Amino acid sequence: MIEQAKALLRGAKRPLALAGAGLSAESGIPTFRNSGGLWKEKKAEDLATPDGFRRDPQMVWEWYAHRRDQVRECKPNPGHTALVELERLRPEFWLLTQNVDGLSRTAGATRVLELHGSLWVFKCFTCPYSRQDLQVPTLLNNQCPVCKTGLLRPGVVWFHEPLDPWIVSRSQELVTACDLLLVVGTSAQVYPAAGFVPLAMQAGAKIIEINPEDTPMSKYATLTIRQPVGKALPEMLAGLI
Ligand code: BJW
Ligand code: ZN
Repeated sequence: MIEQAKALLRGAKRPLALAGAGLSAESGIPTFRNSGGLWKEKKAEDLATPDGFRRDPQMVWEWYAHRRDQVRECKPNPGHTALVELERLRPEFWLLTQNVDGLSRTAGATRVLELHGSLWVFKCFTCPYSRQDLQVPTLLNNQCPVCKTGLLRPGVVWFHEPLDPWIVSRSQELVTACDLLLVVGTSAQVYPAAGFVPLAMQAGAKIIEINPEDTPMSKYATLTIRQPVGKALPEMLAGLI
């Protein structure tokens, strides 16, 4: 499998990766839908929707403060580093990540689009104010410095919220132009990201899925590698020039 994946990667001029929580799992960050995953213990409707924030902004704010604390304890893993190496080797490579932890950037990725925002951004719930800051305030008594009425909230994309339209349209361009899509550590259940897999397939790209588990998108894969990404990706890249 790895040898076949290597051959596909060697022949690809415009590889693209779509990543999910499994990419950061080996750094110690919990996924959402595996056993022990965040949505197994907590309700997404309470913590990751605008209605949940309206009902109990303090609880949501505290949960995200906890998530940031968790990420501060973690380092990028060999999966993140391999994708940075691929960026170095292939000038047209881009990473589309659903992860909000910023670990790909910490690892050195620059051609990366964060589809679901970032834990290290906070923005106003009411007006367009948004700010990137590693020292995100941890108390909810922070009101928006611009409109003075809105509450600050994490700069992530919750369910029922649109993704940044520029990021979506740039991603769609990259997906339809790529010749190889690596689908890495995502359960491929959340849209619009999951829809990028059939879109790439229809546009003629080969697809390699790297995930120990089957997903609804496995059926589109040219090759499935049922291994952890931190093992499979570095092996695929070994000797690639
Ligand atoms: C490993 C591994 C290892 C483990 N190596 N692998 C079309 C159809 C149906 C529904 C919809 C649709 N279009 C929109 C929807 C609704 C909804 C949606 O998709 N719902 C589905 C659940 C059905 N989508 C939305 O609401 C989106 N918004 C939208 O479409 O807006 C439209 C709109 C337009 C105009 C006005 C208003 C609205 C927004 C989605 C936002 C998702 N947000 C979250 C939270 C982010 C903040 C936070 O982190 O708290 O994003 S939810 C959560 O899921 C998070 C993730 O990025 C996302 C995806 O999860 P991911 O990354 O795949 O993680 P897991 O845990 O599911 O999977 C991990 C995988 O890794 C597993 O497969 C493991 O096996 C594997 N793994 N270890 C490799 N070592
Ligand atoms: Zn505001």
